[in-house]
Amino acid sequence: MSGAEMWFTLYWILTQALRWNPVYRSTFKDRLSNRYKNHMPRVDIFVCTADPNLEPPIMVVNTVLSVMAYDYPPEKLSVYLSDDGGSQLTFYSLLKASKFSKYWLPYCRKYEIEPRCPAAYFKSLPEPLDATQATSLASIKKLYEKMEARIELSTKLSRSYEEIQSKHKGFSKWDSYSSQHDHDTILEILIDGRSPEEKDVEGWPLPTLVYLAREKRPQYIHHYKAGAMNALIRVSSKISNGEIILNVDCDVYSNNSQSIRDALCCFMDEKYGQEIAFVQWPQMFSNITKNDLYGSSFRVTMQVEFHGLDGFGGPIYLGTGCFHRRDALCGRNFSKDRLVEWKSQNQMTIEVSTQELEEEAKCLASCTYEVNSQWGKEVGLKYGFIVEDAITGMTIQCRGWKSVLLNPIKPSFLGLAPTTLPQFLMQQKRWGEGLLQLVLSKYCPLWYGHKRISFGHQLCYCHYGLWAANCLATLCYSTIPSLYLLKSIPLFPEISSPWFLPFAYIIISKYTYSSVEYLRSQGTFRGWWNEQRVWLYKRNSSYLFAFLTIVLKLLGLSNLTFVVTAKSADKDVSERYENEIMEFGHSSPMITLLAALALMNLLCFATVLSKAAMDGGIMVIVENMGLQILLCVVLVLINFPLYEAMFFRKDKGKMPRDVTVKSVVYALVGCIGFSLLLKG
Ligand SMILES: *[C@@H]1O[C@H](CO)[C@@H](O)[C@H](O)[C@H]1NC(C)=O
Ligand SMILES: *[C@@H]1O[C@H](CO)[C@@H](O)[C@H](O)[C@H]1NC(C)=O
Ligand SMILES: CC(=O)N[C@H]1CO[C@H](CO)[C@@H](O)[C@@H]1O
Repeated sequence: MSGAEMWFTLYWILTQALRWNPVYRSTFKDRLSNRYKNHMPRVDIFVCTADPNLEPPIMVVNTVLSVMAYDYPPEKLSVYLSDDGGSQLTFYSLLKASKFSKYWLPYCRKYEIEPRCPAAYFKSLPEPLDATQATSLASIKKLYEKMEARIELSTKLSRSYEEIQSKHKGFSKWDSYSSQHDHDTILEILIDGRSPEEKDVEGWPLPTLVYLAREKRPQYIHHYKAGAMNALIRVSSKISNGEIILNVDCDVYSNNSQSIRDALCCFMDEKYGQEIAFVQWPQMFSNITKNDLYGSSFRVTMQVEFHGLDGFGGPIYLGTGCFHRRDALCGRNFSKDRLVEWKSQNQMTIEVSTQELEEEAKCLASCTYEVNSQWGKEVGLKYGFIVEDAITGMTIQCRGWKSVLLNPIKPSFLGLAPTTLPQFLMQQKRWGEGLLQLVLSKYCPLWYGHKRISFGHQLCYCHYGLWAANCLATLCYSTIPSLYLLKSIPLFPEISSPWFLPFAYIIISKYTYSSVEYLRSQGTFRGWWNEQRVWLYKRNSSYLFAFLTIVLKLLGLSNLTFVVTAKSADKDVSERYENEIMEFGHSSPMITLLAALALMNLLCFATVLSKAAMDGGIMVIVENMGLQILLCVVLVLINFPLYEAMFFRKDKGKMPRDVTVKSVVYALVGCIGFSLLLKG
């Protein structure tokens, strides 16, 4: 217990680092447009998708359409979709979207609508201004629904696009395709922005749109998302070579058509812009319920802690909603002597046809291109890590660059949060694992960052890196005091002792502070309570498993793998999510562990109650073991949804029967075993 307390103290210092020096930024976009007029840089946008079954193509094309519709000169905008699934279905959907964009972009421009993600726009029940807009709205909605129906039908049948297949030459590129893990590079420029024929229905140019499925061979490691990003960096350098790169995940649509200008305000700032390598937006979600059942909005992390990181040199690169300076991402060191002159970087002088361009760019996405090169080491995103984004961002900062956080009141990028407890815990496990891997690698913020980034920044990185390491102390605190209650052995000072005061002080001040902080980040009180629960659950399960995986890996007994989180859900699962009812889904070791711990606490609490009832003397027990009882009561209260799911709920999302049985057995064995142990 003392060890656990010491750990909490140490970790508290790390959390304070994030609160020492918060920085808040805002931009002045009108000044940017006045000053640079026609000299804005080119912007390349990368959207990454990996699996058409987990990430529905209709969601992917909505993201693509939302970024194509940015309020930015279309001839300077290029959108790249990297499809690691190499799926014809995704290609087909993108083809449909490219047709739809010819109507969608003029509509967005004409009526200046927000948000520009079609699905989100239609869902928000737009109010037309006048009769002309009402007719346009009706016809654009019809077009969208037609596209959606086509895509959904082909998703269901998986082959209904055969008649189109013969019409569009792009599909022939699948002729030599044998499987998702074994195929040639498939690169198709669906809209070539340079070509004078590519115009929308009102005669305006369109942004370039490129589909890429990089070459995959079983004998070459493909490095997941980092590999896809690096292929995109190279391919785009041939096609559009924008100085600024925006990277979003396929479920993260743009909810603000001005974000590019926001980012450019940072990069093109005369005084500080030169040293900024990337501009990160906080990760936000479109489907968070009012009281944020799983705490998946990371409210305090995004609204408080990331501003603190900004004060020390910049936020972590989150892998989505982030604008990069291309050369910083490609490994250039920051130097004061090399200033970028934005006004001169404006010409595109490639004079080749679309086909030739495709052929030239294709070889850049081959498996062999990176062999014996610095890609994945010094250039581009780093390979071999689960949280390649965080590591890449940190090494960029270690090369002298800064990053900044832009967090306007209106969220600019909106993703999808997990909607079931097992999904949430898996995602947390992956992050905990990846960040711990960072601390234990040669890129440990303490050694690698020494003299490269500020001390405060190092502490902040350690705070995240050691997320998973919290599991042991938390596990001690949620088991040992309750078990000692069983034997009526006090572990903390009694209530009348002066040593009780420090405990009371810490408990009261900590929880007041944390609830106020949460409420000030636009949360609700129930939301705060939910977050306390999730805080306990992820430490006792996700982080514990993450910690064990890393230890096993260090001992050479296990391999790390990358899991894509599912972004679609059943209808009744969604319904329960919206009503804020916890979803336990299938049985898994993590859930069993949580249930067993919850039951154990319940047993301990029941024992104390019955003892007090039998012997009387409740006051004596409270006097001697007040803090222990308090802890146990709080644990029982916070676990209430678990008990409910085990014993009272009837719906499909309740605790699976076998988990209930197993956890009852484990809890009984734990309590009885412990009693016997102490007797011995
Ligand atoms: C997205 O943007 C719209 C329009 O600006 C805004 O009304 C809406 O609240 C934003 N969405 C979310 C989830 O905040
Ligand atoms: C950046 O700086 C480091 C150390 O100062 C040096 O080793 C490295 O070669 C430099 N990289 C480039 C691309 O100049
Ligand atoms: C409130 C809300 O929008 N919930 C949605 C979040 O995303 C899941 C998965 O796509 C949907 O099923 C929910 O309806």
